[in-house]
Formats: sequence, structure tokens, C-alpha cells
Amino acid sequence: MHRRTFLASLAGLAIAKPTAARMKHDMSGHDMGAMGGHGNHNMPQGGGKPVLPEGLPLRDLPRLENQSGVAGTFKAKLTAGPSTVRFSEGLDTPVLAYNGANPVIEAREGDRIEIAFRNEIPNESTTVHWHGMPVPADQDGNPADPVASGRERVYAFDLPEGSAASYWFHPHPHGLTARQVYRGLAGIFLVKPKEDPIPAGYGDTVLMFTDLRLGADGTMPDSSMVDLMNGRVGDHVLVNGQKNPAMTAARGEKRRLRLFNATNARFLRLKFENAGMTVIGMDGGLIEAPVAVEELLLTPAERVELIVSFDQPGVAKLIALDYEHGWMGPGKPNEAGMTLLTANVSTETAPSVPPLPAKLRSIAPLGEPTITRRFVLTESMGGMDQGSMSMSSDMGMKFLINGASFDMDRIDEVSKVGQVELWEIVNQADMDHPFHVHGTQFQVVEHEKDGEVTKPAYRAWKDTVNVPAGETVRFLLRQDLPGPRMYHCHILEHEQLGMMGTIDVRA
Ligand SMILES: [Cu+2]
Repeated sequence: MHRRTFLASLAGLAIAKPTAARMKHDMSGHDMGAMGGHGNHNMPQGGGKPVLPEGLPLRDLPRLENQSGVAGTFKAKLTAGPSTVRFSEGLDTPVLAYNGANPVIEAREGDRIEIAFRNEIPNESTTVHWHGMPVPADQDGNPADPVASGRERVYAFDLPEGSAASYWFHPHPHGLTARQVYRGLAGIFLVKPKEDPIPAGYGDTVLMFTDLRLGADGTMPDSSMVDLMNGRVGDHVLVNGQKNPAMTAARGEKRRLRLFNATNARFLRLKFENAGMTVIGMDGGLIEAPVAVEELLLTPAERVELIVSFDQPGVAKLIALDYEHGWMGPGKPNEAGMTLLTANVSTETAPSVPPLPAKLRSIAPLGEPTITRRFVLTESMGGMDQGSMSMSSDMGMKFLINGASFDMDRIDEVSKVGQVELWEIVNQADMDHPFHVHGTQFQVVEHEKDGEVTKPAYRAWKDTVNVPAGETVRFLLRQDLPGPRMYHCHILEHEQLGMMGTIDVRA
């Protein structure tokens, strides 16, 4: 779609506002009137935006306690339901949460996992999707397997050898994923290896990024048209639920940090000022050897594991840099210079720790593909359907794969267990789309833009890769478990507006 057409449609939409407002869609709760994206009907006169405290000590997310007394088994209860959080002094924000929070599940390779899940979200189905994890298709929280409000189910799976990585989990119900995630539903799933090559002295710190938008009364405003189009970003990027929290480090200290982008749609181009960053792992676990970087791009749903060296006493800040990913319409967030986390580094020298090993693990290449699949990503702005008086809350905006919008009753692709495949994701749209495949990890082979091909500098296991506007990304993939799997854009509003498909993997 051409950007000019898209923007012209937007202008038309603003004029049509009174009509559109009457067509507010109750189920998805999108506010058609709030073009700027930040509208709130209950905003008191003179009420400003809530202010969030900064600089509080970085907190750990709560751990989900293992209730199994048996070695090698992790058993716990997980409940999704309403809760409240006081993000800003004097304001209680209604949220959705797992056991009242964003918990961390920590298990080990080889473990059996049994999660007794209960849905206490009023009037909404949900599922739990184990993002990036090699779990059986019928345990993976597909949209086709909803847990109705008030119901329970058990998610059970085994963690294979070699699966140690930084995963996360979030809802994946049909049409409700974006809204349930921005309202707070997400958790971390750490799978630890039997033997960890990273020295224990570096610690192991989870940094979970979420995005928050608050109205003056402390509630979260519904999503606007601009949110649906670009993906919803908030007014605040939080780390473990806090705005710009503070950590302390001694001079020369090295820390292992696991970064999780659990936002709906925020592109995080990150840099640690006054500290050194070394990448040691990505979505699917450790890479083969450490790689020092100046900055990195963490798109929605991606994870990265870093060793950060605090070599300079004083203040080291994790900041966001500007990144152009094709914003449409008004309200482009200004990320440049935003401080996400502050480390106060003392002049005292840290006790010495063992060096980072030169080799972390081996990643065997997936080998020659026996089949190539091509997925073309496009956007379309339909507006009012021709010959139809019905109009949905999304105004006919569609995000498509191979010209098709997601249909839960349609199988788009058929595959075979164990087959090595080359997937070619061609982004013919005006925005970047972070592409995710369920049930396995893949290896990015190359990027192509204007006929120019670039290869990644190192091999890594990934389950989500950003496909920039106008580029093609090719990766190798193999599914080892049978069943239907989703692939989709992880800007959750785009997933909701159709940019998703199903591949049925047959035994
Ligand atoms: Cu997208």
C-alpha cells in the first residue's frame, strides 16, 4: 500500500469521527474517537498525565513457586485475572496479571512442566502461549484452544536437552491478544542448562520491558486507530514494572542481564552509556561466542542476553535511541534519549570473577533445505467495505500474509516433522514487522534489500526476527513436533488485524 493513500484515508477518518465513535466496538474496546491515541473520557478538568516515580531500586519479578516435591518436575498454579497496580502515587490502575503479577518460572533442561491454569478474566477467553518453547502444539495456547472465563486446564510438557534459553509466556486468544497483553498479561520462562558456561559470579538478572499508557484517572485508555495501525505504544517503557529503576554495581563488575521485549509494539534500539555490552545469547539461548556491541535493536517479543561491564565509576544509563520503523499518522513516540535503567557504579573495585569463556556452546547449522516457502507481508487500508454498510472497529485496516487475513479455520501451509525448510519473509509493506514462528527456533541465513544480500555475523537460535520495510529475511527452520503452529507479526495489533497464518506440521 502507498503511504499517501494510507494517510489520506486517515484524514478522512478524522472527519468521519462522530459516525465512527458511534460504531465503537465493544468486544475489542477500541476507541474510534481518539485519533491522537491518548484519549480518555473520564479525564478530569485540568488533570495532567500521571507521573511515575523514577530511580527506585530495581526489583526482581516474583518467582512462581515449584509445588512439586519430585526432582525433575515443576508444578505450579497459574491464574490470569484482574488486579490493581499503583504505578503513580494515589492512582490505582486496573490491570490483568498472572497470580497478581508478572511472574518468572524457572526450570531446567529435562524437567517435566505441569501448570494448572485458571482463567479468572471476566467474560474473556484466554490461552497461555509459551513463546519460543518447543512444546507440543496442543499445549502451546493456540487461538483454537481457548480457556473460557471461569475455566481451568493443565498445560504439560517436557523441556528437552539443549532447550536452555530466555523464553516468555503471554495470552494468544483469538482477537484479544493485543488487549490482554497491554493490560498486563506476560511472564518470563527461564530454562536453565544442566551446566552453565557463564560464571555464576555475574548473577542472572531479568529485565522485562513493558509499555504503559495511563489516563489522568490512572486507567489504561482503549486503543485508538493509530494504535491499531502502528501497534500500541505507551507513555512509559517500564523495566520489571518500574520506570527507570536503579541498580548498583561496583567498579569493574560484570553482570549477566536478560532483556525481554514484552511490549505490544515498541522497537527498542538500546545502548548502555558508560558501560560495555557483550551479547552472549538471543531468543533460543546462548550464541557460540561472545560478541561486543555498541548498541542493539530489540523488537517486540525478542530477547537478548548480555554481559554488561561497569568499568567506569559514576552513572551508567541504559538508553533508547531513535529507530525509524515506518510510523503512520500522528503520535510517533519520541524514544531518543529515554532512560530505561540507571546503574550507579561505585568507585570501589569489584571482587574479581572468572573471565567469560571464549566459547559458549556449539550451534550446528540446520543443513540444506528440502523446501522453500515464501511469505509476502502487505498492508491495506480498506475503509468502508464497498457495497456493505457494516464497518468494523478497525475500519477495514488489514495486515496480510500472501494476500490473506488470518482465518482460524484455514490451514495455510502443510509441513512435515523433521523437514528442513527455507522461509523467505518478504516485507512489501511500509512498516517493519517482527516475524515470529511458534514451536521451534530458527537460524537467520540472510537479509536482502534492493538486491543486496547481507549475512549475519554469527549463528543464533531465534524465534522472532524483525523484517524491516522493503527487506526480505531468509531463515532455516525445522519443526520437531507435529500439529498446527502459528506464524505471525509480533506487533500484536497487526497479528489481530490479520497478519498471521497456520502451518500444519504432520508426522
Ligand atoms: Cu507487524
